[in-house]
Amino acid sequence: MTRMLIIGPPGSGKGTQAQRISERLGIVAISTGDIFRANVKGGTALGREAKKYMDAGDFVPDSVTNEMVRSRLSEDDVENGFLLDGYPRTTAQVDYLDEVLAGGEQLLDVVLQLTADDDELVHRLLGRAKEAGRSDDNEAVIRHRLDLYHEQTEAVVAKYAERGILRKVDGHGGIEDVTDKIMGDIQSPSRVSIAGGR
Ligand code: B4P
Repeated sequence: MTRMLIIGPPGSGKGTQAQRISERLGIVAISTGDIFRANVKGGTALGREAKKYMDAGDFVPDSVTNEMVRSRLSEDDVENGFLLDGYPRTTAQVDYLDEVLAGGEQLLDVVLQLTADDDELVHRLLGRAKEAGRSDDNEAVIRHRLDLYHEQTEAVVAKYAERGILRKVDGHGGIEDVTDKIMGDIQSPSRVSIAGGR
């Protein structure tokens, strides 16, 4: 059983690695970005609300995002563990997630931070823009998303570092290499002893 988060700036490989790691660990990956995009595609009220913020590279308001995550974490498939991708992104979301998990008497085992420098991130996301055409992958919006990461999500990383459950992995290199680094890190004895000691 593993309950974990993956955090990193846009383009660091969060979504890419979340899929791979969750498959290897046999747990469900929950991406707030994917849930929003599915709602946008489906034309739901939530999707229409989220799209306004996503297209501008802003965070969708906590009033929308938090409730959506609470509901998703109440589904049966999280019983064997989960990997949250892209949530929490603000310290208010950390507090909310703490409450949700405490309600189910659960604790996070590990928080994985993927790092990469801003130029590499912009390069990757502009590459994705050409291939996938995501509406938030243009240079001005990408730079704004990066600024928000530095301004708001780095404080989230600091909170988990204080709790002693943060693992930092360099996201540079090939996708397979990064997966191997992550798996080596989260299965290392130091990680197990910290998770086991909580
Ligand atoms: P996300 O879907 O989380 O989008 P993202 O930050 O760009 O990350 P993503 O997972 O898609 O990309 P990845 O780094 O894997 O969020 C989108 C929007 O939703 C946000 O801007 C916000 O509006 C909203 N939102 C989501 N969660 C929210 C929350 N909690 N609160 C409020 N709002 C929220 O990959 C990027 C690219 O790099 C890919 O093309 C991939 O192929 C490539 N890549 C990955 N690894 C690579 C490697 N090792 N080498 C080369 N390329 C690589």
